[in-house]
Amino acid sequence: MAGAIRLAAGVVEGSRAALSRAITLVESSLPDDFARATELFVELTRQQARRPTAHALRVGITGPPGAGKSTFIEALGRQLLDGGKRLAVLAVDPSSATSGGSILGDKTRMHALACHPSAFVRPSPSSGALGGVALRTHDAALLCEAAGFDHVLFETVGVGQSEVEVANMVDMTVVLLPPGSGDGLQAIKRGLIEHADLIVVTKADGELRAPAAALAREYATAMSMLRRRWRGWRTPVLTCSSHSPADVRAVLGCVRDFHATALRSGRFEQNRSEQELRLLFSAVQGELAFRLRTDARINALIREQHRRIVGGEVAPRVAADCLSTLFVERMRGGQSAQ
Ligand SMILES: Nc1nc2c(ncn2[C@@H]2O[C@H](COP(=O)(O)OP(=O)(O)OP(=O)(O)O)[C@@H](O)[C@H]2O)c(=O)[nH]1
Ligand SMILES: [Mg+2]
Repeated sequence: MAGAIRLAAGVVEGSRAALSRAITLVESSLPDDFARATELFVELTRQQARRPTAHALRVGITGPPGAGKSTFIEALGRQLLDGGKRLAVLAVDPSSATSGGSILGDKTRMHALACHPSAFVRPSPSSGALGGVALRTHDAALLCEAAGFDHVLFETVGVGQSEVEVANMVDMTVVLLPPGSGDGLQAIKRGLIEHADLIVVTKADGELRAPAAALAREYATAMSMLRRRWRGWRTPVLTCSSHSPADVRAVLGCVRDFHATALRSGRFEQNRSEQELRLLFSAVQGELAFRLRTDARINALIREQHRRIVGGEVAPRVAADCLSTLFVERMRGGQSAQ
């Protein structure tokens, strides 16, 4: 527990080394670390009660591989930092099946941010944590907030389901799409933009300026036919060259506009509350499943039922029902005993 107290204090004081260690802890798949991460959050909540921290704006930046996400985050990040903001950038790889190799390349790409005293860049996500990607990403965002960062950006490679996962973890989803890939409105087919609060067609400079503008028009038309994300917000479509400060400023303006609109309408709070409920359910499921797998007594019960199934004494569904009923009854018993 002493370790948790020190680590929590380091995070709240804004120590990057402590923040890094804390994120490593919540990303770890070792059972001991899982327990230590839980202790850390108990302690963090206690310390924050004395020094409350404001919520950061969490923005998911997603898009196909090579869309220009890291370059854009670097440009946007620099403007946020120039405006006196404190920024954390976290890479998320929801589909742990993908290599994450491209994200590792960002260490060099986000160099200017990584060196800035008001920025924190965490380029390589780990996979396979016990609580699942949603929990560990949420934990990482909470840690960044506790460390005083007011903007948390998540870079995620858009490969199918990942957008949905990311949209479930952030306040705003920005989808970046590159021009000139020759696949036109592919992103619609792949469901990439259903969760977009803002669409940005990237690399709108040089030879790609005209194709980017054409693609943005196509998306704007398509979006006008899609159902609104929520009343009061129609997903805008912008073009942007990350090399043009004016373009990046326009995107930042749109992000601010979204934030203000979401706060004003109550959508912001509602979205977070829904996310936290989903998170709670999935975290409890994950933890119960883990305990079922690792508890010796429960394992013995499961093996006993397994023997009965193999021996033809009982059908699997009947054994499962019997075990589940037993667990629930024990839980209730434990409750009344307290
Ligand atoms: N011309 C031009 N090139 C850009 C722009 N933004 C990014 N690029 C180039 O596009 C390539 C991919 O950029 P990244 O920022 O690494 O893209 P990414 O989406 O982070 O890529 P992954 O993380 O690998 O999925 C690089 O060669 C960049 O230099 C831009 O605004 N204009
Ligand atoms: Mg990248």
